[in-house]
Amino acid sequence: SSNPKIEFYSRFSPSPLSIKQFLDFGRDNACEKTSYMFLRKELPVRLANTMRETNLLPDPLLGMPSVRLVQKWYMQSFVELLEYENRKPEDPQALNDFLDLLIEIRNRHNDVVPTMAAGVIEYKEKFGFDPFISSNIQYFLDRFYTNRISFRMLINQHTLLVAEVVTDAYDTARMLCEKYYLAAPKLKIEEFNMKAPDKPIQAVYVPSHLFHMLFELFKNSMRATVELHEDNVEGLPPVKAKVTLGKEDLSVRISDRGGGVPLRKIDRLFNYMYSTAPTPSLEPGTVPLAGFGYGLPISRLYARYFQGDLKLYSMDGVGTDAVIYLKALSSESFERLPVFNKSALRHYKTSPEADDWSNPSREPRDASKSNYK
Ligand code: W6P
Repeated sequence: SSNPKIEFYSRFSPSPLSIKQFLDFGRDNACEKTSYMFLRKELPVRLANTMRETNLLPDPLLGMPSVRLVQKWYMQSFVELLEYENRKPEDPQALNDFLDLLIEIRNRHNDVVPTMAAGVIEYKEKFGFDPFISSNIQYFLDRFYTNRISFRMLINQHTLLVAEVVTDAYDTARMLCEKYYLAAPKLKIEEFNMKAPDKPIQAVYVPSHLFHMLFELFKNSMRATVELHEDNVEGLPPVKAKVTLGKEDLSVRISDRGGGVPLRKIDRLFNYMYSTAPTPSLEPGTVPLAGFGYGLPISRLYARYFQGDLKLYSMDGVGTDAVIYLKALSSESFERLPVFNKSALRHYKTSPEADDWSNPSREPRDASKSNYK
């Protein structure tokens, strides 16, 4: 490599992080400077190490257009990271730009695996299978992909892209839905970032929790949509997702046109006892997509666990909006934990209050009869 910077950075060994360091990494804003200082050195080090090794591949492989394309991505990302060598962590603009760059780099490298695979296929077609080359490639790709996993892990710890989790959860639910119903509604996703209108919405949050909640909501929306439009699965109304970031809340709304749920029945969807009741409509041998488990009540607990909430707004006959509310500021999303105290004790000792509102009646009151309590 003719680039002296690659030479320079490849002389450093990558710094391995413990899982604890990963968890602490970029978790709150107070640490963002530290993360920035670490990443602006560590990312070029990891890139340069792998770039030097790539150059040792057999020449015919290095000449493949696909391998050259991958090398070009690595070079561009490396050069762009170097722009931060001298930008002070006290400059909030630098921290912001750096985050944007990380997202750009992650996207640029999305297709590294299939592109490298295309190179290997091309090589095999041209030169046939050679055991020496094969073991060389095996050795290289194991190390190359391990480097890539680690590189993306570092970036991902820093930025969770909400819309990306939404599409992941949708895709997973869609596959299930297509398996059971041979059709699934499309997704229309929209974002509104009040804080930075042209930027994707990022969050400091547990990705698996967000995925779990979204997956549950998508399954419910898809089931309602497909079952309402069974006779016309070609024209299924799409499920819409809107991701918004305000000053206080980060909200995700999932909207379906699945016919809705009457208000009277909404609370049941979150009721553990109700959700486990045997359902007469459940035919033997059919596995429902959603709606017969603890999915919704537990999803709501995930939302509340970090001071958010999950709510359903339905219009009977039309459709349902489900909204996940998360705290926009990581400083406000601390754990919400059950505490055993007098107030908790009271919940077990007291029976539900007697109703102090009248009962409905269809007939006007018969004045000849007593209405004595
Ligand atoms: C429905 C019922 C439901 C529950 C949860 C989320 C969405 C939906 N749509 O019809």
